[in-house]
Amino acid sequence: MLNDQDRIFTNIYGMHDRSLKGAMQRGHWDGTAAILGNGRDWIIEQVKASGLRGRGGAGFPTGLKWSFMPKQSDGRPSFLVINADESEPGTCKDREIMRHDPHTLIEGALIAGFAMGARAAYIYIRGEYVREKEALQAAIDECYEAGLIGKNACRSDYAFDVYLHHGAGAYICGEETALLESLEGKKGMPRMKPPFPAGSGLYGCPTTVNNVESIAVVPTILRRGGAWFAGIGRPNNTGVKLFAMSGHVNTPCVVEESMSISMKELIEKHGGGVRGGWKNLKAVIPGGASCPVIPAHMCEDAIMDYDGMREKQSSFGTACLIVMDQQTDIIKAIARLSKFFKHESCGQCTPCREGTSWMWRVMDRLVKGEAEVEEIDMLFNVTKQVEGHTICALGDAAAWPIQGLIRHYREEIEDRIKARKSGRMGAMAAE
Ligand code: L3W
Ligand code: SF4
Repeated sequence: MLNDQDRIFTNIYGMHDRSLKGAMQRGHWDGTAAILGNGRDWIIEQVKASGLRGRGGAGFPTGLKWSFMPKQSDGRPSFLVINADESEPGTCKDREIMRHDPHTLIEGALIAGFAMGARAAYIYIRGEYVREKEALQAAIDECYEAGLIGKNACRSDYAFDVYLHHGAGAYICGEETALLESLEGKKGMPRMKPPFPAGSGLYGCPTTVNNVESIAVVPTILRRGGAWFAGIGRPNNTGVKLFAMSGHVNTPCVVEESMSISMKELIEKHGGGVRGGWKNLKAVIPGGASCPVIPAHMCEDAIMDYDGMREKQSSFGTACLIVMDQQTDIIKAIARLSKFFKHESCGQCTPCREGTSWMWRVMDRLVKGEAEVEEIDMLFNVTKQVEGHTICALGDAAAWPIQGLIRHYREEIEDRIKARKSGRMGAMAAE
């Protein structure tokens, strides 16, 4: 369990003053000018040494990403873009940072922006986050007034602006290049990569896109040193992390913990346990809707980090768990996700546009048992045709949960089809 002195988000439950005064009392904005004074290279080296990996779902090493930004300007300005479009089903960790600890994000934006030579940061916040937008804007205004950002940020001779952009509620705008399109005032449709944003991003300028949590942890890493962060968790999976738990736990929550905590400890200590006890657990989706489901027997020894989730044929994603008990209709739950991805597909590439619709229609029939057993393999094959054949990761995200369902719950799907055929389902529904 994480020691209290290792916590970064000391106001995650909103128990204290979130204003600049309160944030400073809790140690934020302490020695920021001195951190900038250490120079760009030092900051990037410390972030690399910390082992910090992107907290938005992909886990790309943060320091490495920053080092892709040009050292010398070729006349184009550089930008930092913060992805606050938190729209992944079951994911609500960045929301708590913006609501209750907004200064961690703004201080992080200044330091990260400085390290990559950025002229400004754009924070793209999801449309539904209205209160969070207000809290963040109030904090930005306080920082301008106190001279912490703006023309001579922290009296460092460095000019750095922070702009808040409110999205309009499209999931796809959380994909980094769709987000950039949307920021530019266009329809949120993902771009082909490469070029990656570091080469050509916002308005064709060098840009780094980072998740809220990735940026908000940076000031504390630099105050305490990369080695401190790297000493928490395990190699390749370091640091502190915000985890969220929803679904069939007794106390749904967001909690800061050390990386590599066991799934069981997380659920039992912070989620108040599974409804009806651990034995009543059916499955867990570990990090957002795109992560394949992990059945209960594989949850027993599961380690909550990038490597631990890969060992379970899933992924760490956003580390926001959806817990499902034995009473859950798992086929219906995954079908609901299929419907979500079908709805959110931007439609520009055929495997995703057609595939997500097709997969959802088959899933809908599987829920009712109205399919042939052979269609299970056919559905699996279609997910393989979609996976890796699309412009952005939404196609993969739609395919993976279905693959997980078929891998672990084929028998349940077959039983439903057989029950339907033998007329048992109608009788079950009537009971
Ligand atoms: C320069 C290279 N940059 C990679 C950069 C790239 C991006 C980052 C990761 O998807 C996942 C997705 C969701 N030169 C580079 C390079 N980069 N190679 O590194 O890139 P990538 O393509 O691995 O991932 P992605 O497209 O960012 C994100 C999954 O996360 N997810 C959901 C997330 C939801 C939220 C939310 O609601 N907050 O984030 C959950 O699992 O499915 O697989 O910056 O440019 N050679
Ligand atoms: Fe759009 Fe889907 Fe293609 Fe992504 S994979 S670009 S969401 S159609």
